[in-house]
Amino acid sequence: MTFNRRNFIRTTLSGAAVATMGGSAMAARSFEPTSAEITKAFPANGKAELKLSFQEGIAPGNNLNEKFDYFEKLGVVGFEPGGRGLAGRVNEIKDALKGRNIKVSAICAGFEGFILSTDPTIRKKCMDTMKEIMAAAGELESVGVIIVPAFNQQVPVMPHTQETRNFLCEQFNEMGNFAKEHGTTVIFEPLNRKEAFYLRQVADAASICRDINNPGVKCMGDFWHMTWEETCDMGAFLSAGEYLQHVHVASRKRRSMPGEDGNADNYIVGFKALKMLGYNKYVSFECGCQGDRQVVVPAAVELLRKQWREA
Ligand code: LER
Ligand code: MN
Repeated sequence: MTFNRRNFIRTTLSGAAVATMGGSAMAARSFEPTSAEITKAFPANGKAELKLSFQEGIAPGNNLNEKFDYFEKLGVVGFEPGGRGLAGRVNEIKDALKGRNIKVSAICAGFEGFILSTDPTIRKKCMDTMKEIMAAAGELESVGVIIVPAFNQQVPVMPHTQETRNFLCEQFNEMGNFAKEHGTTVIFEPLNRKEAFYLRQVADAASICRDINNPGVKCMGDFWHMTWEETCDMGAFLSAGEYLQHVHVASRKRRSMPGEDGNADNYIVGFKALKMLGYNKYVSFECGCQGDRQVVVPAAVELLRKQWREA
């Protein structure tokens, strides 16, 4: 690991604050904005918009055209394909989107290997396949490519240390530069502890983005994972602020269509935060389905629109 100014700031920033502030003052340090700062951080600029997106399996239909007809009936304006084989699908997707009010939202993963492997060959596989997907994402004008630094089952993995975090920042800086050159971004996705202990909370992903300080590196929140890892949907989204590039949604008990878990499926507090941020990127369905798709999908869309209005 090379020692440079960026590493120094990453390593010492929080330590310096602790040293100067001491015990109980620390809690206050993170959130003492003036009203001018609040206005600056959360401008009520009317930009917030609920743009719904579906992953490929959500809408009924035998092919992209049938699915996109269904999107249009429901007013769904985003499509989130998987990243696997995306380079070979660019023309198919562009053709199916022609003349429609639907755009590619994010690209969901699909890379190989993982970036925190101790094995350089596996890390290279991750970097190379991510670059292939990011180039295709750029051609499709996608908001970004979603990546998880390490799923729990991916071993052998680097230890969860400061050195590893610094290494992660360097690797994502390289990905972010590539993404930017292609007009897209790379998006960190925190998952719940059962899937990826390494990165679980939106604020942690956002702090990594801040430290990397590269406009090509962003993060997201997935309401399903947030259900288990966050103490407050609003706190989580607000902490992401300008770094928030995408949102996934599912029902909150079984990861099914929003609404299929009844009263548990409340997104209003999170939506309030999205409104405060002026969020105008996508809220994308990533979920299973218990009931009749023709019934529960439109019901889920209606529920989210209702809760957005209420937020
Ligand atoms: C996995 O649970 C997940 O939420 C996906 O979006 C990961 O890319
Ligand atoms: Mn997700």
